[in-house]
Amino acid sequence: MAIALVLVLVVVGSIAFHVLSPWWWTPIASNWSYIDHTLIITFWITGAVFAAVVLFMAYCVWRFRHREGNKAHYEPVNKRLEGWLTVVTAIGVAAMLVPGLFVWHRFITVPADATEVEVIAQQWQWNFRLPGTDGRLGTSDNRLVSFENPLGINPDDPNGQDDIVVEAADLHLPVDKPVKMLLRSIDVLHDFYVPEFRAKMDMIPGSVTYFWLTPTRTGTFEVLCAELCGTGHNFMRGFVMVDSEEDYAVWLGEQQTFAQLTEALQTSRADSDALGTTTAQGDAEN
Ligand SMILES: [Cu+2]
Repeated sequence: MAIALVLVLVVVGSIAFHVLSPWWWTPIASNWSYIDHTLIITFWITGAVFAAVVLFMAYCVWRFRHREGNKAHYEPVNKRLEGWLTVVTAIGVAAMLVPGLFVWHRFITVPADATEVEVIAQQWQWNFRLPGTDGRLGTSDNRLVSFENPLGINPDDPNGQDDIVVEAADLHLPVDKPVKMLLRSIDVLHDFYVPEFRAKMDMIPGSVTYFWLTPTRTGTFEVLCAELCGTGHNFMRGFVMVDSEEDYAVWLGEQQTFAQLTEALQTSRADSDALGTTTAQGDAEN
């Protein structure tokens, strides 16, 4: 009897916790409310099944409790019961999966007017690349990664020279403009995740994955890596700032292109090499 009561309390407690809990998703900042809807459908179905199963169990514990002289009735097969349980389960599982398929289709069908932004993950920081004035990203290859070219951009591709490189700094996006996020990793598996965007995707070295979104409100949102990627995984954080059109233009104007960055890095290397030679000579004289 006590066990039946505990089972009922588990159901009542779970529902009360769900309704009264102060923890819920962070307010959404993208067009992906569909993702929330599919999660809510899953919550309802799994919640209803959980409550039904546990309450049924409580009923059975109470109804068929031990009583002197009572004998259990053995019924190994019940075709009718199995039949309708199979149908109900199939409908429940389909109801959870089907909305996801529709949302997935939207998630990977990029609108024609979306601009491209590349996210390059590495242990343990976020880098970004935006197409320059030509609107096109140059090609890239992880084999080209070097001191002068930390993101492996192809220096021989003219499309890449004006690409804007944002290394280990914040990404800015204009509000209400669709954007295709191209996801690349230069070392291990990572996963680009901005909780407010309700979108994330694994990043796989050697291939480019993608999804798209339209940021729907301005603000500062944290980027998390959602794939355990080594000892610094929990420090792998960044920020995406969703700006008004004017603020975005100001930020964009302050960024460096790939050509400028290469020149700066080459100069700094030449300087340090020259310094190295002087020090070596100095050492030899002493
Ligand atoms: Cu990571």
